[in-house]
Amino acid sequence: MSKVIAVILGGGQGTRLHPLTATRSKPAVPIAGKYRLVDIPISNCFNSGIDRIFVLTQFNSASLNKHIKNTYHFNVFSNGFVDILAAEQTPNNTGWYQGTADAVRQCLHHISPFEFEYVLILSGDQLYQMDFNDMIEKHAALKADISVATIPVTAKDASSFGIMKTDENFNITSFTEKPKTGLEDWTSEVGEDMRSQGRIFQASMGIYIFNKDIIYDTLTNDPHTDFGKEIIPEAINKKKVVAYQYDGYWTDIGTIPSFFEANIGLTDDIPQFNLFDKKSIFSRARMLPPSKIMGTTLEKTVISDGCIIDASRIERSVIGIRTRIGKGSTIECTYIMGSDYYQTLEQLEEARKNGTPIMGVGERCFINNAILDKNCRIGNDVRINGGPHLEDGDYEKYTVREGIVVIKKSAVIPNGTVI
Ligand code: ADQ
Ligand code: ADP
Repeated sequence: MSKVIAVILGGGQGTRLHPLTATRSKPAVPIAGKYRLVDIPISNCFNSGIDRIFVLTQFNSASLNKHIKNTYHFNVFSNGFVDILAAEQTPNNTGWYQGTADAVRQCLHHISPFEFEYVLILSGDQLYQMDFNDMIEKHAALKADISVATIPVTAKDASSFGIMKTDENFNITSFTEKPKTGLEDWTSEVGEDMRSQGRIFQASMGIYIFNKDIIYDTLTNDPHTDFGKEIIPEAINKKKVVAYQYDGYWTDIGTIPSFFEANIGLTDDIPQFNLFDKKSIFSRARMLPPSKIMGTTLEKTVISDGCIIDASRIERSVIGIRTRIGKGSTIECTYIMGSDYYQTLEQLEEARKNGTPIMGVGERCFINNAILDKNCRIGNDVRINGGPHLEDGDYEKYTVREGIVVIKKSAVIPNGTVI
């Protein structure tokens, strides 16, 4: 794998994940109680033996820098690195990356000093566990210029993805980005198992391998800015572009509803994304104490380190690091990201005296269908009941998207509030 350099597309302006991306870049969004989004593709790389990784992001947030710096250490005998490349102003361009391909193009000068044969391009907002070795071996065996990882999807999902057709040698013969009409012309032959689920369209997973000369050639000669919309559809007529068929669990987590579902899905009996796999998901080692739980009924709940929980009941929820939940509270179908630090006993006493909410969830609360960003302070007797009865909206302290209430980072929700 010393032949491979990975480039993770860490995100544009992250509007689809707003307000979680209001103060941090998308790769730094906390997921599954103790990880960050960027840990998923980075872990897939490490587990595939790839340790030279660039993370491209639209803006450079302190939390992303800190997370990468504190998490990914390499010893002096290793050539490994995880480097963040944020959009930068130069005399030739004004700032933002104009799209996925433009982001890679603007970073080529950082990549070119390294020795490599292949560039592996990954999305930063997908949940999956994939060994890239197999894809790279097939790419080499087929003598491909470009490989695109594909997964079978249903007609309902097909309009959100790049859809392609291939010949019997896996060559991509046609490609359309997010087709809105004429879907019937784009079905593919798939196995019986996939057909029975209606997954008869081959979708691009947004995961690409380019040979070294091909990435330079393509991005310097083709001025277009997006892989799915322009670069891949045009390359199939000029280069050998092949499909790598994948059929494991893979899901996009770039929107609030898909991000919510992916987190809550971790509480299933056998989650599709397996945190308890022998291949680790890497993240920051924080040396937190074990969680302490007092008199709480827990049903299908994932609890991270360092929590102090007095709640009455928690069901189908993911509870992030250092979360405090007070007596008599009920949490259902909720992702609480947790806190960045503990309040001292003196601060807690002071808050109690003043009647101001402490970090975490207070006493006798009811919270359902919600995401609580980090460092929230939910007072006592607060009721947050998300669901389809709520209309989408953006308010000072929270946002509603498709019935999910997202409490903004560090929001203080006073005692007795009802949402
Ligand atoms: P989308 O996911 O819709 O489709 P896009 O929004 O461009 O494509 O994002 C791809 C990845 O690049 C995401 O991780 C995103 O955050 C990141 N990204 C977007 N703009 C960026 C920028 N300016 N700088 C840095 N990172 C950026 C793509 C393909 C489809 C394919 C789906 C699979 O175009 O063909 O089916 O991925 O999810
Ligand atoms: P994580 O465990 O999520 O990686 P850190 O422990 O690194 O988070 O803390 C995240 C943020 O919280 C940092 O910006 C840090 O400076 C801030 N922080 C830590 N302790 C305190 C504190 N006592 N008061 C205010 N902010 C704090």
